[in-house]
Amino acid sequence: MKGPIPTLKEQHDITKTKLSYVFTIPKIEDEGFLCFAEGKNHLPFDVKRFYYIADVIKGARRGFHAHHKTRQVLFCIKGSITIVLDDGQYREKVVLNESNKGIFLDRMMWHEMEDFTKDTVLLVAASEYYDEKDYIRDYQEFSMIANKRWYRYQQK
Ligand code: T46
Repeated sequence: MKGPIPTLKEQHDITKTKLSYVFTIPKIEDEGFLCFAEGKNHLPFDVKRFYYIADVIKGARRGFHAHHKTRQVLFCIKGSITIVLDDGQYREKVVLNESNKGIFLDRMMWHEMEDFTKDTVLLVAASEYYDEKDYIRDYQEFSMIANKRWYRYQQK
């Protein structure tokens, strides 16, 4: 991870991974369950946008990009998914399969999504409005920018 990872205002059950962290949001269980998150109270940024991904065909892989500015939290609210993270130096895979657990994706974190189950629903909270210019979809370009940032960070 290049530089400090933004922390959560309230410390909910946090599991560090090599490149990020997975954290828990409140879950109320009665005759079903209800999970919720309040902007900066439960997430590492104020949310400007959400989107969700579902009905992904077997074997499909998505993502394959990083963002210049946008930070995100991914919740697999149904089914299971594997998130591949890559900061230009290290690569790791994290499985998400609990509705109240979110993984934080910092800016400049290359990510890929794979192993969608038939019923996977992925809910994403984002810190910015959609802007295609914010995407880096070429891995070589990403790697060059990431490594320059890493070099600058080490010089400080
Ligand atoms: C990400 C991962 C986790 C919009 O017009 N508005 C939006 O807010 C979003 C998210 C997408 N789009 C359009 C852009 C493309 O024409 O929807 C189309 C599919 O997007 P994309 O191919 O980028 O989808 P994924 O699943 O590869 O990536 C998505 C998000 O785009 C991305 O930001 O981090 O999920």
